[in-house]
Amino acid sequence: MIKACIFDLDGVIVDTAKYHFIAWRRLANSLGFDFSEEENEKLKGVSRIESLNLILRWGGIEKTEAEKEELANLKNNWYREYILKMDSSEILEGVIPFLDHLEQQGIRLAVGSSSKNAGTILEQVGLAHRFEAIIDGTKVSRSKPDPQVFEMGAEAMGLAPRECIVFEDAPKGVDAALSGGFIAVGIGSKENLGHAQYVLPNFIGVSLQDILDGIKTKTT
Ligand code: B16
Ligand code: MG
Repeated sequence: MIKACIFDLDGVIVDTAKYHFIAWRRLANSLGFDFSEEENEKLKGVSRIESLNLILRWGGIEKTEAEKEELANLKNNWYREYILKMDSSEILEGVIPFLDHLEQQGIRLAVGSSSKNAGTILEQVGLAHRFEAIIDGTKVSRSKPDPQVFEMGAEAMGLAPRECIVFEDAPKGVDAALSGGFIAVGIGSKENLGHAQYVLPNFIGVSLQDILDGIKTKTT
C-alpha cells in the first residue's frame, strides 16, 4: 500500500543540472581545462565534493583538501547566482498537476535531495510548502547511492520504505532507493534508468494508477 512519494529535486522537480554544469565548467575553465556534457551526466545526484573530485580527476589536477573546499565554495557561489534568479516558471512540466493529483489521493509528499541548496531552490520556485519533509544535503552524512536521504524522508513521515515511491533522475539515486527497499521510479530514459521498477520520461498526464500498473507489469 503506497502512502507517500519522495521526490529527488534536481532533474525531477526542476532542471538545475544546467546551472550546475555552467558553474562547474566555469571552475574547470578557470583551472585550464574543460569537460563534456556527457561527463556532466556522471555528476547527477552526486554530492558537491564528490563532483569536484571527479572533475579534478578529469582535468588531471591535484589539490589539497583546503584548496578543494575553496574551489567548491567558489563554484557554489556561482551556482547560487543562478538559482537565486529562479521562479515558478522553472518547475518541470507536469509536476504541479501530479503533486495536486497525489494530494487528492491522500498521498503524502517529501523531497530527498543530495543538494545543500534544496531548501533555497524550493523556496525560490514556491514549492517548499507542498512537502511535509524536506531531506537534503545539509541533513545527510552519506550520499547517494547510500539510501540515507530517502530513509530519513520515510522516517520523518513515520513510514516504512515499502510504503513510499521514490522518483529519481540519476542512476545512483535509483540505486539508493532500491537498496533502501523503496519502490524506485526513474524520470528520464530507460537506457539510463532501466534498473528502476518503472521509468517515465516526465510527469505530464501521469496518474498514480498508471505508475502502480507499470510497476506490476514489470514485476509480474
Ligand atoms: P549542491 P539532487 C544533486 O541534487 C545534483 O544532482 C548534483 O549534481 C549536485 O552535485 C548535488 O545535488 C549537490 O548539490 O552543490 O547544491 O549541494 O539530484 O540529489 O536533487
Ligand atoms: Mg537528481
